[in-house]
Amino acid sequence: MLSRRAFFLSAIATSAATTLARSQTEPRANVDTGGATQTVLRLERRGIEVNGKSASVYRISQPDGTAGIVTRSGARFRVRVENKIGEPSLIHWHGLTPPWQQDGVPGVSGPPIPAGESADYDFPLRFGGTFWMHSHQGLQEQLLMAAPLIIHDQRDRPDQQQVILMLADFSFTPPEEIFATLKKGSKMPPMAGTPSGRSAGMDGSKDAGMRMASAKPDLNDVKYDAFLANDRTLGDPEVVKIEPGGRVLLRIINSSSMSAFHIDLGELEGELIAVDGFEVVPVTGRRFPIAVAQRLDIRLAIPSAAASYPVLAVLEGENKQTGIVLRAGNASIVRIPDTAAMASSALTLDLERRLRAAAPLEPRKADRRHTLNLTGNMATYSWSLNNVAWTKETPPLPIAQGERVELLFVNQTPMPHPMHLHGHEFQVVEINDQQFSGAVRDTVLVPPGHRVVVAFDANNPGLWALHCHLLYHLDAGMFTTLRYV
Ligand SMILES: [Cu+2]
Repeated sequence: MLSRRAFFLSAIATSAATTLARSQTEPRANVDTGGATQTVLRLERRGIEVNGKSASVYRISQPDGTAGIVTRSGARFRVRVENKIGEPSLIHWHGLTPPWQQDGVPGVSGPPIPAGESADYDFPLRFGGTFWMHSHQGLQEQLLMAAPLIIHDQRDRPDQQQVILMLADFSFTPPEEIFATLKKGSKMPPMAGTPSGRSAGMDGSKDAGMRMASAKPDLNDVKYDAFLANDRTLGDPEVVKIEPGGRVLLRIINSSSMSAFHIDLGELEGELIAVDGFEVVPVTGRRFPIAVAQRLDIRLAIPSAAASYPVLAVLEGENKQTGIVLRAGNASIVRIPDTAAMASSALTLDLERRLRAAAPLEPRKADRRHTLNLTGNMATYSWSLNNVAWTKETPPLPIAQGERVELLFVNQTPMPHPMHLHGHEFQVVEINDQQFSGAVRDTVLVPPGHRVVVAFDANNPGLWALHCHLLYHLDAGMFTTLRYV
């Protein structure tokens, strides 16, 4: 039997699909490599200012400074990642379906890119939408090693202005120190009676019998210094010029390590047209929940008078907020406080239950179902799946090519967990035993005490990560893999 490492190496060596190749050639932007253009992405350190204090964080950007990538469906994803941060790193293309060796998970897809080296990626883009990229190495994501990955397709309207809103949580405390503090158990439990979460377990009357329906959810383990929207706070927000009477497509990406939000459109009513890049039957509203790693595409019709419209994100369970300002015409910009008038509730699945995929999976009986109990202990900050904190020795869950697979997530902890499957899009098909044809997406929130089933087609063989997207839960072991060849 091959060791895990030998398995990776032999798989990489024998795979015809992979073009992951190390190189140390001179960096150039948009290198033409035989007809298709290669985009260079550099991983670098950069300084930013948060609340008047400077901080050293990371970035993923092209040599001209563009963060991430904007491309189109049907094109190839031809990218060279150059690691200039002086330590190993590896970037995951969140929501895409590359060959597994190009998925960017250290120790699963392959080794990290050593300091000073680079890696090449080349695979077709099967679909368009709002995606993102982030480091899957250590705790680098907490230091903003993330960027947008936008794939245009036929859904884009020429008369609509696209505005990216990327959310992040920020701390001046180094991530390793945050993690050590969490493991020491020094987080304060939520205060009784605070708004931090009366609602998560009471998410609709059908849940009344759920095990933890009346328990308060445990939210926001980490006390952050700031919440960022496109790297800025509301003290100095990004102001985006838009056309009075025009149309805007907001592409919202929650790249936070640990924080979920309610998007608050204020006076504007928005039309949610896609989640995690995949089209849904449109839902109109002014407030939309977004869990860690999820994306929302929201269409706005801007009134014809000059006015400015804040687009805010309010932290779940609290009143801290961040956001950007859309400015139509020469409207004045008013200062927006970084606390909302009212605290936001915990995220629920109320919207998730209403979402319907515009293009659902073909109806089919599942060939296999894996149950994943979301397990852990807040006091010791240990997090696991089926009571196993993942190590390289943990056997992958078996599936077989061509199968329709269902994953049942049962949250046995008092914390919500956004669960993400790599390399496949899935459909939400059941919440608390109620079946429906829900959204197609790549990250689903499982609130405390809830049972959520997602279905996917095993059409991209390899070894794939499946994990909670809360960074410190993932690092603590709330992670596993699926394997088929
Ligand atoms: Cu989690």
